[in-house]
Amino acid sequence: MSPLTELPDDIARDLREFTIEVPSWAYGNSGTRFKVFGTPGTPRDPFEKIADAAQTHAMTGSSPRVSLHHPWDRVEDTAALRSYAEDLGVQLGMINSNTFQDDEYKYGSLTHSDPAVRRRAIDHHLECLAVMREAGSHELKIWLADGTNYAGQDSIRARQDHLANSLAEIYAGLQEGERIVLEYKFFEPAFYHTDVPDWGTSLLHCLALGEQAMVVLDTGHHAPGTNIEFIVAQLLRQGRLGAFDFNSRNYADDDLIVGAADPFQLFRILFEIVQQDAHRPASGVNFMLDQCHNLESKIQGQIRSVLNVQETLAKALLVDREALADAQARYDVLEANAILMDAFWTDVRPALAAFREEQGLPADPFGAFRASGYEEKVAAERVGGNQMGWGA
Ligand code: AOS
Ligand code: ZN
Ligand code: ZN
Repeated sequence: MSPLTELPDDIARDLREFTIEVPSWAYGNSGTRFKVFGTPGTPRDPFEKIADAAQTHAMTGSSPRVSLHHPWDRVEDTAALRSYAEDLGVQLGMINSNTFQDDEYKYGSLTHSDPAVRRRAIDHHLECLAVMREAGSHELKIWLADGTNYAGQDSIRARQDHLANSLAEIYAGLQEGERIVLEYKFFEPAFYHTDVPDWGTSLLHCLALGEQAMVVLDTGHHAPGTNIEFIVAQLLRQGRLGAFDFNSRNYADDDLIVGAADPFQLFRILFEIVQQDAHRPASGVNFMLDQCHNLESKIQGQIRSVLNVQETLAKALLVDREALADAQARYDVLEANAILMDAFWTDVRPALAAFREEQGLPADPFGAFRASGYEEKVAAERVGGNQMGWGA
């Protein structure tokens, strides 16, 4: 099949409107429990993280928001961080809460049996809402490390009740136009049970809370073999898919570059998205990355990720849906499958290069960034101080 050299107008319009939010923590050092490697030029404060994230947007034109983590990205003056970001052409995005690094949370946070610990965790989330407003954002993301390691360690049922009550208090702190998004994860750091292990649990809590609570789907948070695109279709059907944490994995929550391990899975997910028009900004789904770059250059890793999502979205939009509907109506299983595969195998890179040039962006954002000298420049400038990383 010959490569596509020009995007059809409707696809070009959709891609111009489509944005991907990048996580501040992707620009800091990260690693495994064995070792975190430092890289020259790694940001030493949230301002430098924003500057690096702005590079990703400058090259791709598609990643205009940066998710922040509280308290890792706490600064004295969030308004100053916000205007610094805006001067560089990006906005502050979702605020991510953190109840997984303090000793008090050893046995849980919003689910803890001790009301004093729950109070502390709820207050942290209310503080996050204040930071969110200062940042000019309207979304708070909750991912909980809560769970147990051994059967019998605590009451699963009581913890669900505590969770529901704690979430209700946080939800009551929302103003109009704001929302919380609740992320699920089936294991890690807890290994026997997790308090929000799956989309069903997240959805049940969101439904009980109200319309301003939505589910976050992190692509790395499922058991191997899970049909993630089914979950996407179901949550969209319920109007409750709030956000994605895109990444890819081979084994567990690997947080590798999205589309690296299984590009076809990303395509299948994005095809469910486009079938329900959820790629359009009006759908309110926040397409975020949640990744760590342990070995590779962080900014390059982020640029590659944004391009992977953009290219795969273009392929999903290329599916001949009329022909597909026709094949499905005739129960022609293999033709229906072939229609999807044709779009998946189409090389859209030349068309996307032309699309970028039309917008005054580099045809090859990855190559342009490598040639820009930015990494060498910051490596020379950012001397002294402590490099930021996962957890600080
Ligand atoms: C943890 O496994 C989750 O993926 C979180 O979404 C995320 O990595 C964390 O909230 C970053 O603070
Ligand atoms: Zn995540
Ligand atoms: Zn994760």
